Amino acid sequence: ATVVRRADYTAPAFWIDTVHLCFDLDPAKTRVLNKMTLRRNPDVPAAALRLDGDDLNLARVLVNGAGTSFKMDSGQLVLENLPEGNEPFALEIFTTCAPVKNTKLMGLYVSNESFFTQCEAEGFRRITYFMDRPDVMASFTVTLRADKEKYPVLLSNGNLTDSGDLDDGRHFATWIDPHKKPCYLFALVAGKLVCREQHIISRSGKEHLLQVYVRPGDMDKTEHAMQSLIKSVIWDEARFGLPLDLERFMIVATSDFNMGAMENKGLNIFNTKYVLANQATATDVDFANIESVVGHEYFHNWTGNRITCRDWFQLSLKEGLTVFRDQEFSMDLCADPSARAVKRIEDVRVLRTAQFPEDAGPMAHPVRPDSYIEINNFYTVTIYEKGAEVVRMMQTLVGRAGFAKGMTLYFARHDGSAVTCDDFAQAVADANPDSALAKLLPQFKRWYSQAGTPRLAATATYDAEAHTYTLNFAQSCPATPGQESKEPFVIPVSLGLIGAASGAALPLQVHGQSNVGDSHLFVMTQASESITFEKVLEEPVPSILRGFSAPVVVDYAYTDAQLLALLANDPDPFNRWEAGQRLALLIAIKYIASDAGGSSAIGQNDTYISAMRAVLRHPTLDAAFKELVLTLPSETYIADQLEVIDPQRIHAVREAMREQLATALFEDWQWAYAAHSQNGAYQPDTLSSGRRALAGLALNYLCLAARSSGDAIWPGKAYQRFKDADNMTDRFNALNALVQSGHALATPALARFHSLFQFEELVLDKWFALQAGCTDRGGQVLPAVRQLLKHPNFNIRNPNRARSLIFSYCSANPGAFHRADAAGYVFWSEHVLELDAINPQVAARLARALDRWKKLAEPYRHAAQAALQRVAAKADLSNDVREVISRALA
Ligand code: B3K
Ligand code: ZN
Repeated sequence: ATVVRRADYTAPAFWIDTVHLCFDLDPAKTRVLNKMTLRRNPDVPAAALRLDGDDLNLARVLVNGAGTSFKMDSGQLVLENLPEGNEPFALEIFTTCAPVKNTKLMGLYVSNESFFTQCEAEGFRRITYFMDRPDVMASFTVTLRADKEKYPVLLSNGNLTDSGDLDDGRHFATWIDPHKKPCYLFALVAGKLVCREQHIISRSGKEHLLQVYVRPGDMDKTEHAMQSLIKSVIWDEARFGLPLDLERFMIVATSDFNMGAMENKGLNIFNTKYVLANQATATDVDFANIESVVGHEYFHNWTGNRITCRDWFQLSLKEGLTVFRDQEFSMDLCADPSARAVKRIEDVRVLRTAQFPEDAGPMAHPVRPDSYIEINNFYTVTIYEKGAEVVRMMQTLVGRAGFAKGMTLYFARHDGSAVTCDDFAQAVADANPDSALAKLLPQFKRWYSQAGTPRLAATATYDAEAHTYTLNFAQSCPATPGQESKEPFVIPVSLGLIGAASGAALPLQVHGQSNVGDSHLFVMTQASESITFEKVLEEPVPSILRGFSAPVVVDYAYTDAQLLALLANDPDPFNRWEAGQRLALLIAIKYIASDAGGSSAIGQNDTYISAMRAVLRHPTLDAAFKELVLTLPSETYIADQLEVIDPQRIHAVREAMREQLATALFEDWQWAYAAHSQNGAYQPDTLSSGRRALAGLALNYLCLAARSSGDAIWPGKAYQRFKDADNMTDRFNALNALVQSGHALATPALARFHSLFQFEELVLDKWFALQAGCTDRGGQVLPAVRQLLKHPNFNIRNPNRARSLIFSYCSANPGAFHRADAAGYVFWSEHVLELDAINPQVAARLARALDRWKKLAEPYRHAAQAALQRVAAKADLSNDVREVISRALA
């Protein structure tokens, strides 16, 4: 395996101007004729033409119509005797490949008897020999030929320019993409599909055809995706002035897909999970995810496709920016500020439970990495979610209007080209020359180059006589692989002060500044710095990092009383929620540390309980927000706060806290369930979703409380709800309450759920995931998972199904996975190896379940190490898994 380094980038020796691909589609042997026109890049020294290829059978190479000499060098086709001079020349390459054998799902593959492609990052080389790099942009013409009966629908990028019948029951279609593109955005689809379509007129008066293609039988689940697409088109035009630049925009769903979706120009290919939804089969969360993924892929049309990445180290240029855009899209669709805050909290929760641990582990890498072995391993929460936070900080520093100006300048400068993260940051800064971003740009860009999560330590002093309040901040960032010491970051810290006694939001008067508000943006640039507020008439509680204004950890020694004041009064909903999480964390950490001989008994925690009651019963807070506050920090997030992780101890303490919340608030939960469980006709809007989420949480706690009291009423009610619900959210929440509380009714409910939905793949995924993610009580989960591997509906080759069973157990159920007898790790190593032989990308994701093994307490640590070593000992591991495992063991 070779290491690819960002510093080694060189411009391509040739440009490919046009490509005409002609496919004779056949599952066992597809023939691909690739006719290109190329020319030398006059700006770089002459060199041989090197074309990437992988798993192809090469039949013929012609230059300007004549045979030519070539050689093969580490998979590449190398042509040395090409015409001299800068004139364009024709290159024709004929290859075949075997889509039906393609279990990696990269390149051209077959799923449910249809053909699909996935090319990003380096899958196009599995279709034909090409310069498979994003800075080579060509005009594509594609002709598809296939059996008409088996493959009535033939799609590729751009516009359909010709189609018709051929001999032998075959037919053809020709597509021309009017936009130049890198080959990773190429796509084709062929199969028996049906589509929902809609014509829209965009602002400029242009007409566009929108289509959502699915398998026959799934048409009744396409309405929401279509609506989401229409909303996306409208939003990008309104917020950033970016119109749809295509006559035709297609979305196609497939059930075999390595990730969520792919933004191929004009022909997005989606995992069915992010397209198909109706109220009977999809939950509120599914509906929301579909909206944001449809938005995300659509927004890539400008941020990714019109302007693409120069090289894969710049991946966050398109991914961080596009995640930021889809987050803003979802927030802008919210009816009220409270729903916006809920979305922000959910996004931050993902960042902190997934990205912070990544930043602290063996796979830590900067938002713009310096090297990789397998690029597919770098489609990470750091590139995506931390990348989005970096873009968000830019917006914070230049303001919302300033950021829109920055986007406009970015497109004015770079439309149609392949650029770098530097180009983006420069455009935003240049569009806002007087902003803090422009003044601090080189330092700000450390967010792109330095890995690790910065810590912001804060202390405060209040001078009651002078009425001044000083906050002192010190920033630091832990070492990460290859980066021992870090330079200070630019950290925008949004601040407020709450009167400790009055609970009032205090006016903020900063020395020498005239404007007084109740929120202040403090832009920290030094290793340590302080800020003093004047005319502070009462002792305040600091509200630090409002709205999570930077991706950092705030260390401030809050007392319980201070946190209670913030939880009750902070006008910033994010910090209000955060105060509740901190209160819970303080309790969890206290009991985890005071291991009373392994007992999970915990104390009374009366203040915490009454604070939670006050939130639950609060007259004006909305249900979605309450649900977030009343949900304890996850085991993963708790683990991330600790030096040494004892997963069983964390699990036991968190479960004890859950039981305490369940029993101590029993009457409140009854009230909450009654008050939120009737919601009228189903609509997946934020308001009623929030009510269903809170009712679901209430039912969960009520069944948990019933478990300790032996009461049968609530499990009975949950079972009834499970049977009667008219939507998947309520039905699944009821099933979940029975399964997680380990009640006997869980067994018949699971059986009934299976028989009701045995023909609904996505619902079966939920059925597998629920059992694999179930609370472990005495080690029953692993044997159940092993049993489910033999279930007729299980199929390890389908990534969704593999994720629903294997990943739900290994990556999302720490209490069941980390077993003292090491059996969870044995299971993990078996399946990393089994999956690696089928689909290395999926295997490498699973491999990451043991990233943090060095922090584990014994006996887990040694057992995890042994499992990693067993995987490492396999001689023919993929680069994907090899890279993850070697970094973990390093
Ligand atoms: N750009 C794709 C991800 C491709 C992953 C390749 N391993 C989807 C997205 O981020 O929108
Ligand atoms: Zn993306």
